[in-house]
Amino acid sequence: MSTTAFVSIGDLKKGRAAVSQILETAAAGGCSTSGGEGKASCGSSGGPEDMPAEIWEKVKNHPCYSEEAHHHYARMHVAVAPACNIQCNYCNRKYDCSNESRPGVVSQKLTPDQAVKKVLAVASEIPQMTVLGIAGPGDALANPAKTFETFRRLQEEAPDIKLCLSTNGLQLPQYVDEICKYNIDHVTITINMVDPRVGAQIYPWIFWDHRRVTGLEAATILHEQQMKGLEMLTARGVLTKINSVLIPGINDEHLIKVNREVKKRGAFLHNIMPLISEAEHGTHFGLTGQRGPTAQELKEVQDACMGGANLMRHCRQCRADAVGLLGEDRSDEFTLDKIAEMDVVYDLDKRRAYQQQVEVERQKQHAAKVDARQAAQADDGVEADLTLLVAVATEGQGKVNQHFGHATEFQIYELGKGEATFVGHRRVDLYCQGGYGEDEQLPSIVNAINDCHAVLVSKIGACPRDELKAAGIEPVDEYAHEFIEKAALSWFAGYRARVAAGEIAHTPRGDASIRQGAFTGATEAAA
Ligand code: CLF
Ligand code: SF4
Repeated sequence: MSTTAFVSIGDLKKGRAAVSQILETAAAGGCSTSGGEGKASCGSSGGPEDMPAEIWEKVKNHPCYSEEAHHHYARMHVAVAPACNIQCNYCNRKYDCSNESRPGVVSQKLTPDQAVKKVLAVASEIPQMTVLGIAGPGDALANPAKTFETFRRLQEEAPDIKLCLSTNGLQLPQYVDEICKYNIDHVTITINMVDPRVGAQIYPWIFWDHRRVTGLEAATILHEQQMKGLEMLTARGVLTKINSVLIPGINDEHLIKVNREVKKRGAFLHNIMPLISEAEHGTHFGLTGQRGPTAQELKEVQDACMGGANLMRHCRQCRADAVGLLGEDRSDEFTLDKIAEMDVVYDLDKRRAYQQQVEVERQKQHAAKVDARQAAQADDGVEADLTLLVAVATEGQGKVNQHFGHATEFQIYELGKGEATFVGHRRVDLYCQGGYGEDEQLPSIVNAINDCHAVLVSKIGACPRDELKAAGIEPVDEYAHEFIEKAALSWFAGYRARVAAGEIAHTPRGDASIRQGAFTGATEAAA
């Protein structure tokens, strides 16, 4: 075994000793500029104290690279890259790229000129939009002219916006110079395997050197290009995030090895996402019945990777034309027709002033988190390693500030003694439909958070309250508008006190399902 403590999912299930061994090893590591040798807290969930100042500058307001930032800052994508140079078995070209976006809705494809106009329009309307990404709907680097023309112009016309690029990596080595030339500080590479035999089950073909290459040869070329591209970016100081699609039975345990290999090559973050696979998407996996993982399967693989490359767990598998906070989609407000009628004023000073206010809010959330963690350290007579999950309804600012009936997703936090850690989200159908509760939705909502002991909301009606209780999930509305970590740890302290007093027995919950399919803009319906 290597000096870095990696364990299989089986080992992880055997007991907590292995987990603490991993954490001890990770904590001893120290944080490098690449993030590759970081502390367990470095990266997605890290703060300024966990990383060098120049890295913090790059991640502090990037909603994907910082979990904390994603409560406050928004990103947008422009769909200027329609073509692709490989075939993934989870992708149907009629739909958006599965690397960075959910299948199901065709994007409005843009020219670089239209894309720049859209970015300036969004920047003037949403001042907390800090990142522009090109993530398809094909592959950004299979469309280099449009991709780099868009970045070139934005670097000049919107200098405060961070530039972000997502690719399958096949053409990455040849474009590293250009990536650096336009100050593209964040690059995502989708790496689903580091063994071409696994790759051959995911990629039927690639287009390489003017011909279509298939099978093991295709997977070998793709793997070599991905590793080379990652190493080159690390050497040039570009922050890299690795996206991996978890495909049960094909690369689930293998992703632990992927995590180790990308860490070795300096990846800053590793984002393990569930396969989205439905027959109606017309993908090879959808048509052959390949299923996606359950919530527990996804978490087990992510947990087994702890101690390796830092994990991102707040990915929303966005569309290639997404606009807004992660988990919300405001792209409908910025169609080409609507932009043409807008009075676009890109005011850098105004944006900076607004972002300073956002930063004050974010620091308040950070301080509340630190205080709540310290307050929850005292010995309360309950086993120190009692952990559980809670679901939280939030519409941003890091607060419990959403009505149960208005939630289109719940954020999932793992609570342990003195720790409240974001571990994922669950998409749900909207319960409240135009002023009345849609009781048919309740079973699917319960199913989505079935592994949680409680759900924290700003408000909840009598009917869903009773149904949740019947399913063993405690509805909690006492902490409305408080910061999430503080609210969750306060509730958890009460839960532990009830366990200590013998009022309740702590019992583990079951599994939950990850909902498939595209976001349908239901937030507007809730407003
Ligand atoms: Fe877009 Fe990707 Fe940049 Fe983020 S998304 S190009 S790194 S700005 Fe973020 Fe969306 Fe997940 Fe991507 S939540 S799919 S990880
Ligand atoms: Fe589809 Fe993206 Fe794979 Fe290309 S890289 S086949 S667009 S998922």
